[in-house]
Amino acid sequence: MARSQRQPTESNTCYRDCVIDVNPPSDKQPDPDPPDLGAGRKIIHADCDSFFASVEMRDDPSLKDLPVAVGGSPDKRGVVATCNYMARRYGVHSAMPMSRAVRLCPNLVIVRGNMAKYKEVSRQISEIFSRYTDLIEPLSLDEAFLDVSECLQHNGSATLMAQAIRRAVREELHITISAGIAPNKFIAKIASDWKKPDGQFTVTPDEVDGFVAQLPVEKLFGVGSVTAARMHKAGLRTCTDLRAQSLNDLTRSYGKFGLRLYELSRGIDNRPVRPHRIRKSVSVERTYEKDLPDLATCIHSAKVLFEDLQGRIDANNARARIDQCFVKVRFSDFTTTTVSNMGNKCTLADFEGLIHSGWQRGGQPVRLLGLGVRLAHPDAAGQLALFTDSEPESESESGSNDASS
Ligand code: TTP
Ligand code: MG
Ligand code: MG
Repeated sequence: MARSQRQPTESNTCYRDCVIDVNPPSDKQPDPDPPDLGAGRKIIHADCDSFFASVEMRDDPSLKDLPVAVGGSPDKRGVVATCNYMARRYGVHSAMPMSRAVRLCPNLVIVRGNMAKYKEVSRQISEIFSRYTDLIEPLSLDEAFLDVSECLQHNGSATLMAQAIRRAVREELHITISAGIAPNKFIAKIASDWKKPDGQFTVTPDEVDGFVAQLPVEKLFGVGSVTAARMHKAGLRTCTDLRAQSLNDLTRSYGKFGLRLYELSRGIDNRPVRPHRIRKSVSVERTYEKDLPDLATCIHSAKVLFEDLQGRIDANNARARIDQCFVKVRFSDFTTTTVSNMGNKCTLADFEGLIHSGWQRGGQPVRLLGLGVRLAHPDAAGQLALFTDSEPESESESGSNDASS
């Protein structure tokens, strides 16, 4: 079948606005002072299968038996946000240029994506989670940690709760979600990947030691390709290899991260499930295929971004908290400037004024424009009712579309 380019259903949404932070800060940094959470916790990590693509397949049954990718156009430097499992068999994967995906899989059906719809499904999934616990830490639109240690349903069995959650998602929302069940976040997250798609895997406290021993080092939070390559060079390939290193050795080689490696390689992860994070800003940005040549074009282009930003502000229910607007301008030589303005109105005219000031700082063609608002901390008026004992983690949303039109 011929490849087809489906039309976007959400106007003005640049494709890479769909790219979301799948590794938020909470997973990158150890807690400064983690409480002693003991070994008796029951954590579920749930993550939808090929999320954006599954939603599109659900809504258009003609896609069911076809390789599908959600993302930008191959001829406009678009990239793959995700693809279904059939497309993965051709080697297509997230973040790959769409042009390459199409070369690998000539029958690929490309769907542009609809962020508003994914957010709504995400909200529905959260509602299902909330039938079991309030201790839910969303990591991205399609995944979350749930602390079900105190839940009494299913005789307290986290494995059965995960099964019930997955059944509810399948029956009510018509997409599939996989789950990992373990005594901590680190292992639950790895376990949710173990039986994907549409599967679940439990690591009991007794099994933690054996499960972690065989894990390759790159499975550990914080071990990216550079650190992994360094470890491989030093002959460290699995957690068993890491365990043979003393804490001193590890801190000498990896600094503060050494302690984390020491613990993770033994299956120790005391990070609590943090239910509420406070968003500090909402923004959209766009890198243009061709640089915007002058100030007038920048001002003109701001209109589309402005409308997109309004949608995001509403989606995050953030209008009442706006206290600053800002503009980011990246010039053709990659120098970048940000200009901001206090005030809670943030009209198009405000942004145009900021673009004017920002543009004058460089006076050259512009490759990227971003518009955003900074948000005040929710005040004592009750918006913080859910927020209890820990410091809020900041979260900002920045949609970028570096590679697309
Ligand atoms: P993931 O959960 O990482 O991936 P997935 O749900 O598509 O597939 P899997 O079955 O392996 O979990 O990401 C969730 C969504 O986030 C994904 O559907 C699209 C979006 N996303 C991007 O836009 N860009 C990216 O680079 C990645 C990894 C995801
Ligand atoms: Mg997923
Ligand atoms: Mg995910």
